[in-house]
Amino acid sequence: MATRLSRDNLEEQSLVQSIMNTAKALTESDRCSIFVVKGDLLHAYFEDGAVVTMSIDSGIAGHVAKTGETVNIVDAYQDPRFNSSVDKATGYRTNTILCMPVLYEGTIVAVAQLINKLDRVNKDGTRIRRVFNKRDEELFVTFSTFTGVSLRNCRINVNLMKEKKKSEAILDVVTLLSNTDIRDVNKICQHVMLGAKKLLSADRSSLFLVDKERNELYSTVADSTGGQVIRFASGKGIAGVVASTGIGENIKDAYQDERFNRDIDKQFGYRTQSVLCEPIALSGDVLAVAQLVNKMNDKGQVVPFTVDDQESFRTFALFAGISISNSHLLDFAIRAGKEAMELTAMRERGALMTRRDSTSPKLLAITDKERQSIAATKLPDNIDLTSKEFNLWDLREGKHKVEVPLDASVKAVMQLLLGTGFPQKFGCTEQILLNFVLQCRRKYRSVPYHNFYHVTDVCQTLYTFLFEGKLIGPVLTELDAFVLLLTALVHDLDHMGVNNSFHLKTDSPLGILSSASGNNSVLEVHHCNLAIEILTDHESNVFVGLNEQDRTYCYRCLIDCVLATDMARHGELVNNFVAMTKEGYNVEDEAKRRLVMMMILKAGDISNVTKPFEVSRLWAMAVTEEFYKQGDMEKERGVAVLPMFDRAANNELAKGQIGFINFVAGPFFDKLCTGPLETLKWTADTVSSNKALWQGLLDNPPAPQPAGTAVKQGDGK
Ligand code: LLI
Ligand code: ZN
Repeated sequence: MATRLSRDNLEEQSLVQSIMNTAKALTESDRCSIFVVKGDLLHAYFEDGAVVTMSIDSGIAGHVAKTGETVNIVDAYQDPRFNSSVDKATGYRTNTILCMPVLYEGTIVAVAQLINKLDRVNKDGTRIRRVFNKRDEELFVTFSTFTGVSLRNCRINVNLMKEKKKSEAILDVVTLLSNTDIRDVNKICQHVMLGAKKLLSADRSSLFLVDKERNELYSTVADSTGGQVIRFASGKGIAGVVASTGIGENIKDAYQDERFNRDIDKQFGYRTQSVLCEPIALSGDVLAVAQLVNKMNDKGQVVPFTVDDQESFRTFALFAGISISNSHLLDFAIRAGKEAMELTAMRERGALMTRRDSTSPKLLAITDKERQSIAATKLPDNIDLTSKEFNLWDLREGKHKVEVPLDASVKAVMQLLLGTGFPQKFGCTEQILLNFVLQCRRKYRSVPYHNFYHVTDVCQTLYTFLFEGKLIGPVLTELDAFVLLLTALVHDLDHMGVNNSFHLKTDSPLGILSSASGNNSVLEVHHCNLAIEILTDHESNVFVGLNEQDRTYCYRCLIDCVLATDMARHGELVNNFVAMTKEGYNVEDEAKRRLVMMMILKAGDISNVTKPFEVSRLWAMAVTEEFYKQGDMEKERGVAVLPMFDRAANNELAKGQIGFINFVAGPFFDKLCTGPLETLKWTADTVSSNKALWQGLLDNPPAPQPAGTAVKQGDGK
């Protein structure tokens, strides 16, 4: 099973990749896989980046991991230990295999499997097949001493390599390396370069690191520079060229080469002649350039470097590469750690804005004065907020001598909600509840219908549905009921008195946003956004007292329900509800409860026709006025006006309401009062009795009323 890389083993992955590349180059093989030993398991790393976990009891790698033996196979298909299934799956042909353990302090930390020794290609293009030989094995042992250390250090993020390591390496450098702190890149490079210098009898050696940011090369371990740091532009001089091309150079006489930079010779009073220069790269990225200068023969003469020298030098370059890439990874990890700590420190000091900040800059806090005004408001005592006969217009029209109807409306909402006991139960203080209601009220406009009274009405209506309908328990939970009552208050936030169609056809900013974002519920999305804004301020977050899971549940309910009030989705939702009742209701089923909640909010939203006729008639007048105002604006803007919105069409209110009942409200309430919501039967009954009353008015028009007695139309606030 291939696993995705976690951040933790990223370092190891990268190291393993460089080990694979090095091992392949050293032994001239076509492929390499590394199996890192983790207890009874092997984590197999392949060149394509795949990581596979397997048992230590399987395959040649497992055998090597357990025994520590080197396995050198000349013909894989002749060896019983070889498993050809991978070849079969990939279409690759395995011939030769060299499988060797990677040791650290005597324990096997990994297994390297090298596949297919590359053919030797002669000058004339002919190929000679080769098998892995003793030299490959020795080379690998040398290399693996270093690899084992790297892997070990990488895995446990170790501080210091303390123990002296004896290596029967052919390259005495390795002994030095294994005693060196893996993080001391300078030391390692120094050892590597010194070893190379000695082995190839060069006079001088230098290592240039690539400074990517400044596009320069610089040397810290060049000998004979007296510790002085040399810096020059990438692309300049032989090392600079090698850094930019990534291709090594073997130059017999530097002064015959126009790329050679004589300035450094001048600076140090030296005469460069033969130069061997190799890039140190990690996955194509040149990290550094290693350079040997002036190969000396026994007689102290400068001679050119040979092709064999170049080959050996490449090995050294690879060692240096691993150590540099290691140190880069370490730097990266250290920097990332530092940054994370700084960020935490800043947060603690409060220098950064966090979600937990006490005040949201978006909302103006509700003042004591506003709260006191509500506290000072007294509702008339002959009204019953909990009754389905309650008439909000009584409060609005000052029939009961209410001084500030909008304050009375807030007071009514507060009394209703506190009367349920839900705020107390769900950790919402009276102050937070009041802040919430007042924040909502601030966001309603003074339009004829979709104002704060409408949502107060929906809230009060839902209360009667929930309690008269005895829905809490058998149909909905207390939390559902609490959310519904609060959702009623936000469901039309910032309604501008015009419908979605108006926004879309007039290209209002909200309309454009909706079209661009692909949700045509223009207003409903806007209402949700504003609701979230109110709830984001913890002074008005009625859900603060809930645990995270319940809070998320409430947000989801609220948003689903508000979005469900778009009448464009009416048919869809009613159909879903009907289908659900046929299937059978289950209060434990969250999806079913949600559908019921959406239907209940929708019912509240079109509940005007379920009210005592006189109340119903007042809402109908208000909605008519709002529709007409929209029609006026549509005419002004030269967009289409539907007859229902056209003041000049002389629509009769009775006809409008009968039409609305026949086509929308009647069928809706009939279907609503089925299944789990049978207890809401009175709503459907009142709708049909109201329809009959409207029909009666059509059949026997009353005598015209004397002027001045007509009921004023709602003016919002
Ligand atoms: C009423 C009414 O009477 C609202 C509004 C909405 C219901 C819910 C926003 C959300 C549409 C209007 C319903 C287009 C679909 C079919 C027609 C209609 C008859 C309409 C209360 C509404 C609310 O009477 C109390 C709503 N209608 N719709 O999307 N009319 C219109 C009149 C003007 N006069 O009697
Ligand atoms: Zn509404």
